[in-house]
Amino acid sequence: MKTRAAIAIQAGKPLEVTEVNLDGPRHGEVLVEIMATGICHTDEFTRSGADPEGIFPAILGHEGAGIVREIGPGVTSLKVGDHVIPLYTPECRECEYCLNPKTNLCQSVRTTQGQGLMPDGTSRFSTLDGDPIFHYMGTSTFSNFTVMPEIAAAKIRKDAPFDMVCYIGCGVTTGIGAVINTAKVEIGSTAIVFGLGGIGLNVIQGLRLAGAGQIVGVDINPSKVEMATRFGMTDFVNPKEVEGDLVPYLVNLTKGGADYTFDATGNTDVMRTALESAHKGWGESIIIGVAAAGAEISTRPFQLVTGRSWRGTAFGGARGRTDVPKIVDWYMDGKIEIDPMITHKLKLDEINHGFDLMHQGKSIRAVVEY
Ligand code: NAD
Ligand code: AHE
Ligand code: ZN
Repeated sequence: MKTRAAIAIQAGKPLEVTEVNLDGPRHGEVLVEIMATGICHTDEFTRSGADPEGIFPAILGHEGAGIVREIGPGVTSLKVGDHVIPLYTPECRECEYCLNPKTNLCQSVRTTQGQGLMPDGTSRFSTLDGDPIFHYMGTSTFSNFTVMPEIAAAKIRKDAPFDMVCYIGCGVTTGIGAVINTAKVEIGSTAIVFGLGGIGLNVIQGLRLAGAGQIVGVDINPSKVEMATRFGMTDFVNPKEVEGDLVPYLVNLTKGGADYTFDATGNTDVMRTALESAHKGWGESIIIGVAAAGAEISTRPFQLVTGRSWRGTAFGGARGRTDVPKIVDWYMDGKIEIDPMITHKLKLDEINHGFDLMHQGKSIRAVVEY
């Protein structure tokens, strides 16, 4: 079939919206009509050329929601008409990783996914001239129709609005999951969240759900304060307005350091500040942000010797097929909020504007509706 998609032709260039060929689903795969997709900073990270795994031409996008339109041979858990959220972290429920309760990082298709291919080592996308186009994160939601492995689609309830729950495909789950699944924050904890964008705001929302006491937000863009306060931030710090070193300032504000700190910026200097502003003896710092190729983190080992720990999280530690439908229920039952964070709605032709809004710090989530 033919479908419209936004193609990342080359690193650093705007996406090109055009028609592409899409082959039907093969064994264990499903064809999904994407109804809506968010634009996450990780899409920008790859588009910009900062992603060591980035390959071009590719169809980016990993925060979508849609409807199964065709199933390939051997598919048993999904049927035509099911509503789904694509999963860049699939859940096969069989691999060594899925069988280990300590991780959500299903590895059953990770190698081919990182190569921009379906599990059989080929791509379903090609140009109208027949040249292959790579998949991205196994999801490629910047295409109106896309193919993914059955294990990479979470079935969700049919009354959930696509233009909101698409955000559960990455930002919501990553932020709330980092608090609940990874850090396992206790009631009354103190926390600092660095970066109040699409992920950081969901960390704040997760902290409120978990019953954290003090929730400090740190961002260089003060326009994020209103939204962060609405989601539970109790104190705001703009590093540009702090005289001297930020670490002692934050340690003082949290009366000795925070029980939990979260990096949602992808900046390795910020990651160090986050680690060092965690409490001596027990503070945990969770890295969510994705850093550019070649970037490395550093700190004095003494920071760890004296009881702080550094951890990371992907997709909020969530097992997608199991956890995503539950998070959709939380949204539908009013336990979590999404609507105010969807600040812009765009058509596919306007997708590059969505990236501009992100760069300008004007959007939390821009959502493309097909
Ligand atoms: P975003 O652009 O919406 O938000 C980033 C925020 O960080 C902005 O508000 C910006 O002003 C702020 N910021 C930038 N530099 C800062 C600094 N030096 N100090 C304080 N604040 C600063 O991006 P997003 O969609 O929220 O993504 C955030 C990060 O999380 C990205 O690196 C993204 O790739 C990563 N991410 C990781 C996962 C995962 O599973 N680990 C999932 C999704 C996104
Ligand atoms: N390709 C990058 C790493 C990118 C990365 O860490 N991605 C996160 C999800 S970000 C979603 O917005 C992730 O799930 N990581 C685990 C994994 O297996 O990719 C690089 O540095 O090579
Ligand atoms: Zn993302």
